[in-house]
Amino acid sequence: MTIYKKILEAKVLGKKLLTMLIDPDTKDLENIYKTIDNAISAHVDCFFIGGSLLHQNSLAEIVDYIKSKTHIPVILFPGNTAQVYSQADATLFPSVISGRNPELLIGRHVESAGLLRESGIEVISLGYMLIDSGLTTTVNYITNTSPIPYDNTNIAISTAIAGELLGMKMIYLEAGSGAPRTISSKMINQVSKNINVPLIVGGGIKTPEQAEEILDAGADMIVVGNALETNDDLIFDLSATVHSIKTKTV
Ligand code: 1GP
Repeated sequence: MTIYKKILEAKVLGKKLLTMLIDPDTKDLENIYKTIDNAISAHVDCFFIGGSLLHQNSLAEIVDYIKSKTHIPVILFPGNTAQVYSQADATLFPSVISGRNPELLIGRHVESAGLLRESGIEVISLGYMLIDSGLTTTVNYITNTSPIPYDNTNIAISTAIAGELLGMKMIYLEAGSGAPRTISSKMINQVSKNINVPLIVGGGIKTPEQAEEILDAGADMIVVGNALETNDDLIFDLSATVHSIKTKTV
């Protein structure tokens, strides 16, 4: 079964998914491996690997490490065309549909399409929407796009619908890594009601309470990165919360 089919199946069953985001731009692999071991013990549903900047590309080592330890799906979340590795289970193919930068709407896709097809990796197209979190995050700066205003639910709904109509298989509402506030429940709720494809929400999630609020509002999957680097227990608390929502709704 494809990874996308598994994600769709979870959505149909009302199972909420917890994804750990790993930045491949790291020198301290030992620490990352410890965090990954914790996430495996906590039964996260997916790993996303990707980032905006690369000084040190440890992507292949990290994918190989996870694959040697578990069957939990490893999905690339490329911030640029250098982040390709066919040993991962799938790759996201993001278009920054909140912005108007043609490179991130079609240019980079053309550059990497041949390589992706050649690699045989499962490719999941993604409508990636940056939402203003009150701070210029790395991803805002790097994409050279303006985010959708925090409270402008109507633009968010129309953008997400447009992404789905263009054939994107998932929509991601992104507050940006380390965002001071997460996406509002109102926006998540309205966007989720207006699309049929899975809805992913990430950026600034630090507590099980925030995770619960986001999933109750209608997200199908949450992505957590930063907060896991400094708190070893958090992944266990998040997993218990996310997977109890699953039990409640099935
Ligand atoms: C970034 O949404 C993700 O793409 C995760 O953000 O690092 O703030 O959890 P955090």
